[in-house]
Amino acid sequence: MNKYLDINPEVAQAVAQGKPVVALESTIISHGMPYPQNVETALRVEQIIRDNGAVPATIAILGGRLKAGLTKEEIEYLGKKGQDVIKASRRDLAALVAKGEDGATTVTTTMMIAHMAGIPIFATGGIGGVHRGAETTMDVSADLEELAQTGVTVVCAGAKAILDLKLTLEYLETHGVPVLGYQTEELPAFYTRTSGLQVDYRVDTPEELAKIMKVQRDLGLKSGILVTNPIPQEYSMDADRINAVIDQAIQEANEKGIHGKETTPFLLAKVKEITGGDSLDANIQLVFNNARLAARTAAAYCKL
Ligand code: PSU
Ligand code: MN
Repeated sequence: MNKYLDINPEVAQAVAQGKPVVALESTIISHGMPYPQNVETALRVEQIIRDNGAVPATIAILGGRLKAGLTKEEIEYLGKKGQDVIKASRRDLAALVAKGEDGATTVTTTMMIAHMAGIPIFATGGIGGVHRGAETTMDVSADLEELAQTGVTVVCAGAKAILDLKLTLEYLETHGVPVLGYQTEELPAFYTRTSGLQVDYRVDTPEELAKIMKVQRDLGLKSGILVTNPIPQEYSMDADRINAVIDQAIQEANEKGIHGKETTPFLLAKVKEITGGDSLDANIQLVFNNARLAARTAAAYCKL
């Protein structure tokens, strides 16, 4: 085992016994939602995973230790610190560990630490991708690169239209990452169930997903799998409304010269601010939905 990694005893036992475990990220707690909804959501997500037959492992970096599985107190600590915690991507890992600092893990670093801990599946809200205007800014999320090289299945609700979804799919295709639609042929766009773009394959049951994960591993393919699970109909937002909000948020980011790792948190916060909290409710519900699917898939995977 990696000497910088601490696996929580319950998680370690489940992994050793071949029982289902689902990893969860912590940037969604620190940077993705305000306190106290972030902590309430994180704890509720863990409970949903348990209710669906798996052990939750929320991932973060605390005092320079890579943590797979957090206590309630640790989740509360990260949630309260919010944006003061460093948003940790692949390039941050060595420095944060060496300095003994805290870091909230993005999709990228959650995949890395889940993989080190032997956890094959991870549930989140949305992934990073190719930003609009990337042809001049070169802003492509490290999440896509990680999906290309780390064999963890990521269950998400697609990606927000703060990104160029078409280019994001092109990138994933180039890097050999399968994009699966859960009970849909269309790529969901986080707040909405549709985007006008096609996924690679439609999958209708957790068992089918688990089988693809197994064959991917058996074939020795090193890349991850992206499962896109549309937001439940009753919580989905009006596409025209949310897209107008996103356009406004992007315009503000450009005017303020926001760039680098600040871009995504800035856009997420702006969207929340402009919609007056409606988007936060949608965000919370889609994370619950993804946690359910990931737990059921993890359970089916363990039976194969
Ligand atoms: N998209 C969301 N919510 C989030 C994130 C993205 O809808 O919370 C977070 C995730 O942690 C993701 C990260 O891995 O932002 C991507 O950041 P960037 O675009 O800087 O790579
Ligand atoms: Mn970026």
